[in-house]
Amino acid sequence: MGAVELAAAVVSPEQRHRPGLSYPNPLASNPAGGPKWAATVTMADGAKLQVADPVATRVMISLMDMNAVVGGAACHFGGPAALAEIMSSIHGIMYTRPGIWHQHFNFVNDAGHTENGIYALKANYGFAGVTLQELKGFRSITSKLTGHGESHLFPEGVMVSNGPLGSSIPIAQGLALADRLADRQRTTVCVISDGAMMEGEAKEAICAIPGLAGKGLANPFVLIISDNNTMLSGRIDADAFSMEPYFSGLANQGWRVMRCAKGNDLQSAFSSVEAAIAAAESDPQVPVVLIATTIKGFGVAACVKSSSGGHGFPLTKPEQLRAFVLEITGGAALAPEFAAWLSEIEAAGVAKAAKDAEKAKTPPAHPPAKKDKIQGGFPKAMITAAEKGLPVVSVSADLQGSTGVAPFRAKFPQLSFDVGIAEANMISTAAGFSKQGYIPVVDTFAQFGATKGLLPLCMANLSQAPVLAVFSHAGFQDAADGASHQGLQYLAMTGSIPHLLTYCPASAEEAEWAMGHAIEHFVAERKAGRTPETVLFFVGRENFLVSIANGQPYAWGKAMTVKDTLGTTTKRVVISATGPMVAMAASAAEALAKEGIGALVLNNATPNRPDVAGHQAALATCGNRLITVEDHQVLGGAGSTLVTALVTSGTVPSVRLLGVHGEFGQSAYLADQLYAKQGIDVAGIVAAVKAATA
Ligand SMILES: Cc1ncc(C[n+]2csc(CCOP(=O)(O)OP(=O)(O)O)c2C)c(N)n1
Ligand SMILES: [Mg+2]
Repeated sequence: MGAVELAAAVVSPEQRHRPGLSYPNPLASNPAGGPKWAATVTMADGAKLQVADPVATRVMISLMDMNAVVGGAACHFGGPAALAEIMSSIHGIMYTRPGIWHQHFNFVNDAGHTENGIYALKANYGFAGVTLQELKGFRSITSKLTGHGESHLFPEGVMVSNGPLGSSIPIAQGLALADRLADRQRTTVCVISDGAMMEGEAKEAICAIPGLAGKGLANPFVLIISDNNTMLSGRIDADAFSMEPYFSGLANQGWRVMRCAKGNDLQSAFSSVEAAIAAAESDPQVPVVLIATTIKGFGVAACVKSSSGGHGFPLTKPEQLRAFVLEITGGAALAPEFAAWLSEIEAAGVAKAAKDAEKAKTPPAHPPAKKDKIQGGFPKAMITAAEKGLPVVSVSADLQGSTGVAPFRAKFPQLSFDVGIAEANMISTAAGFSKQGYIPVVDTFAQFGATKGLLPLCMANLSQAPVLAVFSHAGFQDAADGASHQGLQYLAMTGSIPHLLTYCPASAEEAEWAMGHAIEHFVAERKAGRTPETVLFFVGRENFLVSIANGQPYAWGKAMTVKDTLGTTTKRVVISATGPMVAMAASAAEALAKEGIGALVLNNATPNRPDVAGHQAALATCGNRLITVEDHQVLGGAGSTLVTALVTSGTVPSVRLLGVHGEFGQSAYLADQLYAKQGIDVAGIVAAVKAATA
């Protein structure tokens, strides 16, 4: 049937606007006073204004990062350091407008990894009740100051959640359109960094905002880009390609382009931000983009020099901190509150070192099992294959250092491509390579691969152009980065795509074996004239046992029994575990054995195609009692897929599914803390088994 075309109704001027539903705005109102640690700028009208001192911001970032690093979390420094002057300027302007700031402004930070700089600003103003004491808990499980900004935990301070680069600017676009429809006088200010501008979502908004604004459909819009030519892996132009042609072309796309050559000079930054807001407000039909040249890692020479601009906080030990913060202040004495905080961190460091030294005097009775980053196995298998002459190529999106494939890229630069921070583009590019006879391996975090990569994965398979993927930091394994980074639904999202296998290895050894097998199988299928399958490897990031196999051979598609404590027990259970939960389940089985409960622990490594026969055989010896455990939503996860497969094969187990029950995650220093909270740690598994066997 053809589409029915209806003429648009003629809208009378009084019908042009319509307010949205009214609901309480959770955002905190203006801070009571100015910033405690202040610097003075001159406004366009010549008046002086006290804004947050960007040096104090950098000092606070360093101190709060150190607290988090000591707790076990990774943190960011270079990005927020680059944005300190810009953020001080924006907040100074927003808080100075007469009335309540959020009636005049929507503030959206797309650069979620720089949110700690905004937490520092909030503490400086005492905004939304944030104190220095709260900064000390940054990224911990008890804090609302999560790794990236999270509206679900900190609604009074964060309007739009962030973290996935390029995902917040389109929401900012919606805010500006809604304000126009409601006929409100409000300006939207959105901050983004240059690497994030490579994302498809950002590009879509970049194209639509001036187009819609030009038709009178948007309120004033100011986009501020932190242009430092640096992303996570290194310099943007060297590692991927220059963004300058794209930035210069923004004028042709309908943006009023303004530049700030000295984004880390407070007065320059302030005047530029002030002028950008004034320009947008004077002509809402033309959105303004302020391209501010910033220096990533500004304030610390070693960070500025390093290829990533000090992306991650570079210090690991409290004793390194004093020199770092004194470099930031240019040698000037710290404010008493910061000096006290620094001394507190140093004293805790000394106390911990003494405790560790004492502990080292009595070596443990059993040396701890060897652990390693699980990702290490993938590049080994890729290198082995490439050395054999197989056409393996690596297509990355700036996370190769974190996902573990970097060693392959260092060894075979000619076989390695970086499409920029653009996961959808990465997977589709790989599909192109696949179609031309290559064996492409893509890599990113599980959350971004499964979300941004979903349609590209469908289209790759539909084009008979399969890819191999290393999707790391899966589930709560990306603990400190928080909810936006914690892919807790990746199996549900990807597992039903035809001709695609999801594979969750439980050790570095298994990762190497499985990637090697996947490559060899890919080759064999092409040789046989068949289309290989896409294989998505989902792995964690924290340390894993080097091996869980105890010498058993691996077999593709078979659920290995990694622990058998049945002995002569009468109370028995099968624990089917996935990924990082396998080692956890094995420990639980040991604990249960001491209480006379036997278990078979199965490594359910292929969740969307579970080993039904293997599970049936195990269940037959365990009274059909099944516990499944996964670092994933229960809905559509490994457990529910397994149970469906068992039931449709005639086995109806009595089952408990352990996993996440329909909630987002949150930051914590370590995944173990989140496992405990969700009841999927060793204690949680033990409790579930006891309840099942009671
Ligand atoms: C969608 C998405 N992909 C990847 C990441 C991981 N990541 C965090 S920061 C970063 C580099 C960001 O570079 P840029 O946007 O230029 O920020 P800057 O280096 O200027 O702080 C990457 C790749 C992410 N947060 N979101
Ligand atoms: Mg950058």
